[in-house]
Amino acid sequence: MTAVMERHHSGASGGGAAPARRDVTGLRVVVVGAARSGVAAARLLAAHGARVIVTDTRERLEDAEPLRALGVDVELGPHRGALLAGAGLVVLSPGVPPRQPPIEAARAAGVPVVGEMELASWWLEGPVVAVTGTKGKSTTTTLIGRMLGEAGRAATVGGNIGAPLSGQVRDTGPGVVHVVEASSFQLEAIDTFRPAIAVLLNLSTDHLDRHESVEEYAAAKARVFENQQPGDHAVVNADDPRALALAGRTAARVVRFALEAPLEAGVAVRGDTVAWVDPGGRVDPLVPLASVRLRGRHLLADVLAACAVARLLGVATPAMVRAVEAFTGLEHVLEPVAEIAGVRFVNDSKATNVDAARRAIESFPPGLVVIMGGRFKGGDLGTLREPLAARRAAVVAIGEARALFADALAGAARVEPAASLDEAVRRALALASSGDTVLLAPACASFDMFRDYAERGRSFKAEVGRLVAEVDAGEP
Ligand code: UMA
Repeated sequence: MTAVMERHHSGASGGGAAPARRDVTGLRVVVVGAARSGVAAARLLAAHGARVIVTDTRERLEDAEPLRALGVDVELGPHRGALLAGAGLVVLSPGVPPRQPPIEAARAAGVPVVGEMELASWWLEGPVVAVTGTKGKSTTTTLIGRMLGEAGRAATVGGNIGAPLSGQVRDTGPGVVHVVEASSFQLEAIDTFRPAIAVLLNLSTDHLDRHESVEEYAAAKARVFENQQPGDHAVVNADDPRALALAGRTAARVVRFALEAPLEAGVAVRGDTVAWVDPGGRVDPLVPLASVRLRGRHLLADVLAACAVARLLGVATPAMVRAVEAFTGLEHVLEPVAEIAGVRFVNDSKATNVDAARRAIESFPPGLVVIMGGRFKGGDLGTLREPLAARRAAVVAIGEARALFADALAGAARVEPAASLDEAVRRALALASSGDTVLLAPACASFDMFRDYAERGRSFKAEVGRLVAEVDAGEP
């Protein structure tokens, strides 16, 4: 961080010494990528007096004029190594691969290169709760935010969930809790980012289209613990050996949660209640299981994690219960869509990797048609065979990975290809009987057919909606 001056110490981001605020006044900062994160970072930097240049490989940018009005220069087209190497600081958007030649040129020239989440953290005054893991981040992040809201606590909720942390700096204050969903892309570009509470939900194979190996992906996730100090906390899923092993790297106090593993202390289910168990064995009931409206063991595990965080933040149990009771889940996460002729349609478009799809499948009884496929990101499709066979499931395969699914699942499930998601929805209904469920759980990224998982989920719901209308109109 040679080029960036440390000015003074801010309020706590946890126990112990707080991170230094940075002085970027007059500093020439190049922001790479100009979508949500890049634009928010450019605005934040401009507000702190930096001389900002945004570079984006796109040819056209709708946000260019508002940025220019703030004094931000915008350069479109290929990133220029000379531009980045001549900067005092380079800030990367999460979606920008960090090992491309112009960025390497900046590093070689000694220019600090950090991610947008790291940048934003320089100005946060309240404690940071960072939620990471392969799956369940958005559910857990949202639920923690709701619990804080129910308790009347000042909090922001953002990060990978869709609202860049840079946009939340204006709401900071010593008592404001910043709940941040942190992706591996964001974590691999941190420097001093230090959560007072770091949550690691689970770890399965994902993003091998960007990370070179599972080890590299896990190492990026583990960076959430890197700057923690003994006064901080790490909330870790004791049912996931890989997550637990990574938590060995934190200097913080580890708080475990588990649905399966026996726990001497931490958050677990005791009787019919999610409970906090003291190291001395005292059991403190938090949230009755009957209050949980989410389907699936994996989402219940997310509730446990949220309860652990809320408890560490001093949220009273009635506020936790109210938040859990009111939470019916996120869009695109096991989201009930409609029922047609006794067949339920469920949208789990956020199941973008193999493990998440397996968990989704395991959330349903026999009688299942699963729509899968898209752009494969790695992972073992063989792990889907047993849960599919046990549910006498059929699969409708879409996208680039269609043939891959047909090969990997042959003999375990009937697999039919479909040329589009719309066609897959109709084929799935034809394969289903009354009482069955049609589940969109792709196990893949969406980028071969859609802008993102959200567009894929909306497209699924739209086609189901058209089918409902046809049935209502008496069409076949
Ligand atoms: N670009 C370049 N150069 C490159 C690559 C991209 O200039 O080499 C430009 C593109 O032209 C585009 C911009 O960079 O204009 C895109 O940047 P981005 O992909 O970082 O998009 P944002 O809108 O800023 O969204 C990012 C996160 N995107 C990714 O991690 C890919 C969003 O997570 C996040 O919600 C948002 O910041 C706010 O924090 C999305 C995601 O898919 C939901 N995340 C992955 C996941 O959840 O699996 C990690």
